[in-house]
Amino acid sequence: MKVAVVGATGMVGEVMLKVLAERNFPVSELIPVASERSVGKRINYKGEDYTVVGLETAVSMKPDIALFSAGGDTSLEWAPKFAEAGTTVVDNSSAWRMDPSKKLVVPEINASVLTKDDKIIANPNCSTIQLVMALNPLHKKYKMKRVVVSTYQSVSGTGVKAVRQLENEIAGVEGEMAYPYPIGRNALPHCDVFLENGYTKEEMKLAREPQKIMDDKTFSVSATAVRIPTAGGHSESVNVEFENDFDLAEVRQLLSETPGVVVQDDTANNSYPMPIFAHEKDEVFVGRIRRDETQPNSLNMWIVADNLRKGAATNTIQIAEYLVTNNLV
Ligand code: A2P
Ligand code: 11C
Repeated sequence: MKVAVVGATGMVGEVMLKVLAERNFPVSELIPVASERSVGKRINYKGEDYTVVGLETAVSMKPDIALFSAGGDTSLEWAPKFAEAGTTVVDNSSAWRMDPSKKLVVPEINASVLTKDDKIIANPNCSTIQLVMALNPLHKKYKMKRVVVSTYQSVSGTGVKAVRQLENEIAGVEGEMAYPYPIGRNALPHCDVFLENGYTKEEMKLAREPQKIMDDKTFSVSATAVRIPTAGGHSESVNVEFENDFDLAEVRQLLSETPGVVVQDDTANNSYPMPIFAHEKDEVFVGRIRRDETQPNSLNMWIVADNLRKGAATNTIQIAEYLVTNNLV
């Protein structure tokens, strides 16, 4: 496969290159793509150097697959141009996710919706992916009515500027601010922009994307998204109300049998998911699984994943792998 990575010099792009190499994705030719600022730079992939090209050049090279992570505006403008040239785009931005004509895919859940005709495929938001990975098996068994989620999101989700802000604050040096406030020693109830309904865009992604991925509007999700001074790894406190009652041992069993999910729930030994354990892993970790004693058929749990891997690069590449394996590209 001729594979273009659009945003190859960015945080997610770099992880995409790493994951492509690790998983031995069948790359016959790699095309690293970035902004005009980076054209001509060299990028190393599997021991070989590749030259960064601009978008126009990349389209003309007609890659089989283009993995996009260069922001929503770049995706809106350029994904259709790649698609017209016959390239299948897997897009990690929020640009196409809720477009009814585009599929929104977490391979473990709904890869089967993909066909040869899908030329722009959307990768969900990082905090959505880890949430639905744990909810999907439970929904199938007990039928969810309502989910309340509060997130604790790392600065790497905002991008390199935010990572630098945290590093500068820790080092005690002045620098550019990615957030309106200090992030060290702080928690900002503010991920992405505020919308007219009082929620942030990140919170509305958490509310809407799960229904589309799970193809079910019978449940609802209410979210509060918070930025915390963690370098990498998003955490989520999740309360779920089901129609049917459950057995806690069975919940643990179901989750531990779910591909891509790891149950880490041994409180007697202080074992629970944390960003430092999830770092550079592809799995979604679930723990603190317990009954909500305040209302019937309700569960509390804690979900952690590496937002740059399963939340972004790994999920995108898993979609690409599915396309290749099933001759859809
Ligand atoms: P560049 O490094 O040349 O700016 P991050 O999310 O870490 O900020 O990275 C964003 C990625 O998207 C980078 O690779 C960046 O390239 C790329 N990018 C940003 N804007 C554009 C654009 N207008 N056209 C192509 N690539 C872009
Ligand atoms: C964050 N979830 O942590 C975001 C990052 O819609 O793809 C990814 C934003 C997106 O702030």
